Amino acid sequence: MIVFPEDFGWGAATASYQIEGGADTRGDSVWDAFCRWPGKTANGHDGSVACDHVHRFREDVALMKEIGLNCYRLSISWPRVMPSGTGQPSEEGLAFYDALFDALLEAGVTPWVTLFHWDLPLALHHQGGWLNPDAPKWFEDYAALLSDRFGDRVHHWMTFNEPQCTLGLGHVDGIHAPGLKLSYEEVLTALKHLLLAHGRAAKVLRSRSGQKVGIAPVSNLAYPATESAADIEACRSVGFDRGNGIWPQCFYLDPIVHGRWPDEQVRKLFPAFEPPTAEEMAIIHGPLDFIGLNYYHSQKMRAGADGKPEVVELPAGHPETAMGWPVVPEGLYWTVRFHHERYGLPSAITENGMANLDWVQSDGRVDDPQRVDYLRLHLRQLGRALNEGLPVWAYFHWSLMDNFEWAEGYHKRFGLVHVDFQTQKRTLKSSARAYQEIIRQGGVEEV
Ligand code: GCO
Repeated sequence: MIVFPEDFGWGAATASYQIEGGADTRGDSVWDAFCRWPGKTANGHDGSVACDHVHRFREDVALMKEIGLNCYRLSISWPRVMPSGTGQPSEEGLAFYDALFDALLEAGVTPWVTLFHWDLPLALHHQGGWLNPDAPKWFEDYAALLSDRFGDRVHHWMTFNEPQCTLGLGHVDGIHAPGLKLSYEEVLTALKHLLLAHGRAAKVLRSRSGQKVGIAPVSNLAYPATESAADIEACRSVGFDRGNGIWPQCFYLDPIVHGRWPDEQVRKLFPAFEPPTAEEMAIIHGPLDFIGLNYYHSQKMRAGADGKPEVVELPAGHPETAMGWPVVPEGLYWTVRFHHERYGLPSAITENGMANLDWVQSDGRVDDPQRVDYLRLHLRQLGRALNEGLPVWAYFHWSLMDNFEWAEGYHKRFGLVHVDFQTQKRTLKSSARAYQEIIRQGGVEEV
């Protein structure tokens, strides 16, 4: 048995637009507009009802308690608490989160809150969104509202979830909201504003005592094919300094944690781009308490003849999820380790999970043995990291329940809890039962 620390956070994660519904009681976000755009999401699915969590949150908190979670990662819908993104807050929206946080604390579940999980208020998009130089100020005001209202009950915050997706999928590829296809020059401007927004919000949140502030970027790296020194070394910079466009961490964690701007990469991407000034870097570069790692998969690599990383193809038929993502749990350990080596900060696994083809069987059960195995395999790798003394505070399975999977609509099910989107009936899957047992034991069996 791999025993986890006594105070380890056993959690699950969700995001506002993916579960809340209740679109009639908040402002529109870019995702509402994107879903109305014909052909952008599978079958035109949208998050207007989703899991109807705004009306059913008490039931959902009861499920968390039943599973035995002691923490829960959620995101706040900016247009629910500030319908136009700036100015007058919505008392109704704030009251929803008051009730949710109270219910969580009452159930012994610590909330970990993401400020931005992609649902930018549409009104702000119409003013240029992340391209507008006022965006950092908008975000700072939003953070101040949340800190004032909820800082007595919420002590763990993440400013951004996967900013790479907002920028890359949403502003370059056009396959996520807001559906733009911009040049790199424009996207780098949005990146700079987003980093400034992080810096300003982190400062506001940390000004209250006892707050832990992090950020949860995409953290798909590479893992070494063997544990030879050469293979490990070859993988070390993949996903940090090397990678696709604006996806590597050198655009996010390097400026934030080390105050370092990736000049060389930016010059290659767009030579005329104006880098942040020293004053701007002083805002971006600030204390961070932890790094949120969203781990789904990573690439197997080895040292090539010249020592440079070289992809090792997985054999035909290697296990994969319903998203077509390879199941490579080793990468979780290496992601934790490489991030710790580079940044020296504690981490939390803020997302990890898989889509599976689950349905309610004729006997009423939902058995998902693949997810049970996936969970165990990844927790063992996390256990290895913990045993080696790497500081990891918590594990949040993605997701608590089946939900709106962005451009894939409701076709992909990631939940520990099955949701019938017609009746809103929730059914605990066998993975939820397996997780319950792992949490009860405080660890996971070794093989
Ligand atoms: C993410 C997304 C989640 C997805 C999950 C599965 O942070 O990647 O935040 O919202 O639903 O990753 O694709």
